[in-house]
Amino acid sequence: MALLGGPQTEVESQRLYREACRLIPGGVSSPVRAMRSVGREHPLFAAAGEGAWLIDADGNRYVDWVLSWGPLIAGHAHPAVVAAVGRAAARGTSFGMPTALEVELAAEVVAAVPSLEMVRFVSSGTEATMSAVRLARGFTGRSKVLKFAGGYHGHVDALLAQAGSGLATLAIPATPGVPAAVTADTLIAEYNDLEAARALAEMHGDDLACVIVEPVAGNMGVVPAAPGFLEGLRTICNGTGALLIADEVITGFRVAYGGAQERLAFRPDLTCLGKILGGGVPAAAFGGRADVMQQLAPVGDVYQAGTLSGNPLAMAAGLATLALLREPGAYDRLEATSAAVAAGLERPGVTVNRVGAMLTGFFAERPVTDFPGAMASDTDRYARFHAHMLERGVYLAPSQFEAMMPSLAHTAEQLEMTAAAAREFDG
Ligand code: HOZ
Repeated sequence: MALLGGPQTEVESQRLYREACRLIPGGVSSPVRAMRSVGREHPLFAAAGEGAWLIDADGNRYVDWVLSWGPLIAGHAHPAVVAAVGRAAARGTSFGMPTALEVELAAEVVAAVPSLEMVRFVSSGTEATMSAVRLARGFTGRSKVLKFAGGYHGHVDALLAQAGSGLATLAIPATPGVPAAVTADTLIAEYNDLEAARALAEMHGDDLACVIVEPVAGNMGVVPAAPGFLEGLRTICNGTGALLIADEVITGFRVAYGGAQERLAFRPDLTCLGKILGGGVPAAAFGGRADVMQQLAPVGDVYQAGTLSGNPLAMAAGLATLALLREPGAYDRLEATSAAVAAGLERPGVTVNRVGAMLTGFFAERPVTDFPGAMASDTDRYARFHAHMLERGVYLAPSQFEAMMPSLAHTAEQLEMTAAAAREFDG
């Protein structure tokens, strides 16, 4: 029986954590989940979800603004998604062969995302970015990759330097285990600093394979691209012959059905998708210009593969989720929910950055436009805010450097509960 409100008891979560720590490093399968950066001694353990409610292993109930870090734009256990997965599972959970479902999802994705002519499915965002960079290198015959500080493109060796998300949360600027030779070809500029990007491109232009960018940064907290930034990157790529890769793993289907490239009207050569694409079941994809995509094996010689790629359960969940997003008014509802939750967070000393259905309230006095700006946030204050909200039954990302994920499932009651809890914070 679920309790209303915040953590009344955490006995089972503590027991599970002790057991998990014996078996799994840090007790978690992904570092930010440990919730250490918000000062907790153990993470919550999820037991179930209903719409935008999360129920933990102790039966506590929270308004969930994380929603599995983005995939669940329809909320937990949406009946249409559950039914689609169930139907697919009853026919077989994996074939290691092409299926009709993946052709159907490919058609939907190519129709939705403006720059996509072809797409290939993989199982995680990390695989998507890793494969897109390999393809860009293979297509151009060049080595160097330009990324932006605070950008996080999964845990791809060459892209981990000065990365956001868990590395920013845990203050790990460059992780051991990545040989210097692997990052020697990674160039880094500040996000929104077009001049720095241009200077690096001029210096390394002949060997620049690609520029990879989150068109709305979501892994240093939400930081919108400044006007002209994405267009400027397009111009740099046109001038050097490098490919522009949009990492739309978070923004895809979130800030608009066609992603940030639809909302912000820019045209990448390759796009990485994930999260919403799989509707909460592991799926991701990369796609783009047909002449580039046709370099992939078995047509071309750039190799990429995966046993569970295009998995039927994930394809079914993705198709069901995209159908919900195509219902009339879906993006208006997302926009209204997001604007309302953003308004509820605003207060002196908090800078709220929002683009469509992704936002972050930074405990920062100044506008946050890049990684140093995000890192200047008062993370101790964020930790106190997180604990305060949790106590009142509102679950926020356990890091200042992540995004809140409004969904179609959040209700007026949950918005009011969130705003009321935020108003009471005096830390
Ligand atoms: N890298 C994810 C957030 N941007 C966190 C993934 C997870 O812990 O599930």
